[in-house]
Amino acid sequence: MKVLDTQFCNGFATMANDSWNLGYHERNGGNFSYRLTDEEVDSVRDDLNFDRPFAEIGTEVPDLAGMFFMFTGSGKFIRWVKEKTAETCCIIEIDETGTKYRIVWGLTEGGRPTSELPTHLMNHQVKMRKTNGAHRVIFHCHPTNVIAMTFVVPLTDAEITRALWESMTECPVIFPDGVGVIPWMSCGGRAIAVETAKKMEHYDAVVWAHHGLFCSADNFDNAIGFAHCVEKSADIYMKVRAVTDHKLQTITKENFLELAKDFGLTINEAFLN
Ligand code: 2HA
Ligand code: ZN
Repeated sequence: MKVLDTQFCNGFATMANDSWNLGYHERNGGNFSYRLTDEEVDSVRDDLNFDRPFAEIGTEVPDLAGMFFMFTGSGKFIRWVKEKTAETCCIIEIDETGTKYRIVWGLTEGGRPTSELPTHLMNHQVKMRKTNGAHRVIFHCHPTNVIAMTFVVPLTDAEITRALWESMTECPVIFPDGVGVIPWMSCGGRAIAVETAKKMEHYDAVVWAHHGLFCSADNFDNAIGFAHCVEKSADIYMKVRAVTDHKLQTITKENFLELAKDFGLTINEAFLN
């Protein structure tokens, strides 16, 4: 089977297109990755090419040795992923040591996977373990209001989470654990990957101050849906902040506890105080 004819490739490209249309990807901003199932790898094996050399990942992900991932390419515009998937994306194979990768499909006009390769792979390693393999998608975007929030809300997991939870009732239902935040760091390397992966031990989303958002999910719909929900809540938060720094009323601690009870959620109560 051709990669371009598979459901996973189409799902990946549709997610990219939807995210582009939501305005989360100026120029080449943002990047995505998907961990293929063994069945998916077998189904496209004839369409893969194993001649390219291995290159350094820039970090180590031993639990991912031998696995295959679909990635957006470095410098590629998300705007073109749907129409030019083979030119803008690739499938990579991780070597037996978990320190190198090689491109086995795609990037037909040259290139390499996203500069955030270390963060994506370290996140995959954590989430695969934490979810018993359920999570397969790591999604990174540059949504306006999430970024704006990081200039006016203290950069702690509790403050960012509480601001998001309070801005839209369904937020604690969608992310009862909350979200993590890391302070501004230079991107594209191992250091930010290590800090992000530490947060992914506790949360399914991590805000990068003044930069953007990383989400982890089991499928494409939930990955973009999660980012959409966080960004919409941030939009409401920023609109309220733009007119006043004093809320007349809000969703209270008691309200959150009632919601948790009604929806059978284990809400992160540390963030309610
Ligand atoms: O430009 O989003 O974080 C791609 C990025 C880097
Ligand atoms: Zn980015």
